[in-house]
Amino acid sequence: MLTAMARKFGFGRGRGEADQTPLFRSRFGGLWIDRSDAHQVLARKLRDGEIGQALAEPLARYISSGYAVFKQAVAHDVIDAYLDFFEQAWSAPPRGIYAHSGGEVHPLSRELYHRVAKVSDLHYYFDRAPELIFAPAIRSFLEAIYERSPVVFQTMSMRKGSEEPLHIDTGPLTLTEPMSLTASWIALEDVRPGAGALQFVPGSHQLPEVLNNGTSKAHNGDYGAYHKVLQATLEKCAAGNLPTEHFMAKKGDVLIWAADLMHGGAPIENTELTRQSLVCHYMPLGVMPTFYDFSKVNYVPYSGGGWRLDRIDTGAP
Ligand SMILES: O=C(O)CCC(=O)C(=O)O
Repeated sequence: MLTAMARKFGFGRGRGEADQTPLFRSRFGGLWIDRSDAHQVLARKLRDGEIGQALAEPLARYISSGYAVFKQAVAHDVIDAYLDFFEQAWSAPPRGIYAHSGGEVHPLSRELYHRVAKVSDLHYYFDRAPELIFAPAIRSFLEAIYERSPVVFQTMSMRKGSEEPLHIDTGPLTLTEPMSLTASWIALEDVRPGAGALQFVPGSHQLPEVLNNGTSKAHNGDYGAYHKVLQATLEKCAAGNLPTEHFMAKKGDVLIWAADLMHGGAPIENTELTRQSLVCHYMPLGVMPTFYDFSKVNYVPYSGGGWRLDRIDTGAP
């Protein structure tokens, strides 16, 4: 007889003692949704009432395909307030805010307004940020996959599409638990054809793992090694006939993707079009980013639930 504890944590006979399939695809382990028996764990969690039925379909899709979609998950009034704030930030950038554009990092400025640019970490200055970052559907999904409180460790706001080639975030955004990385993509307006939609390859998160220099999920600044990882993964996508999909979202829709899912921004065909969006990167409480010196960084709770880091210099006394 298995004890309740053994069943809950998946020890013992649940998986079949003769089952030789590795429990995790990644050498670095993962969350329960990354386990080879994740669908059985999901069924057990649903049966025990640990997870509500509303999350059954998104979690099953996330396990199989590496993404989940929540339509109208973010209220339009907070999006409108954020867009006003974002618009002002180009002319009056808050302290310590940078944009990635053309392969370089620049202090945010109006000169970048019409360029393809990703603006980092504006959430630190927007007082309603948790209503976006931890909108109820996002927070409950993250709590379900993490079994811990979620922490937002970075955000990127975009006026236009990113045109980023398909890539995996675990190369640049490294964590003490690499496979716990999760991202949400929040549509701040309807995505129009030609604007360069978010694109992604369902199922690519489960392809055999390719590591930087054969050992590391982090590229550690070795872009040659990272390029090889992405090329090898693209070849596996092609060999597996995995099609690339586009997220033609409506304002307020959200897509959440898993650590190793291939994703990027489609080419922009109409440069007049904006594609305003917010990407948030998360980890569970107790994990830390390792792509910078995190020795002095601490967790700060949001009053409604969820956490952020105190990394940015807000200039506050
Ligand atoms: O929004 C996009 O176009 C892609 C964003 C992206 O690739 C990322 O956040 O890693």
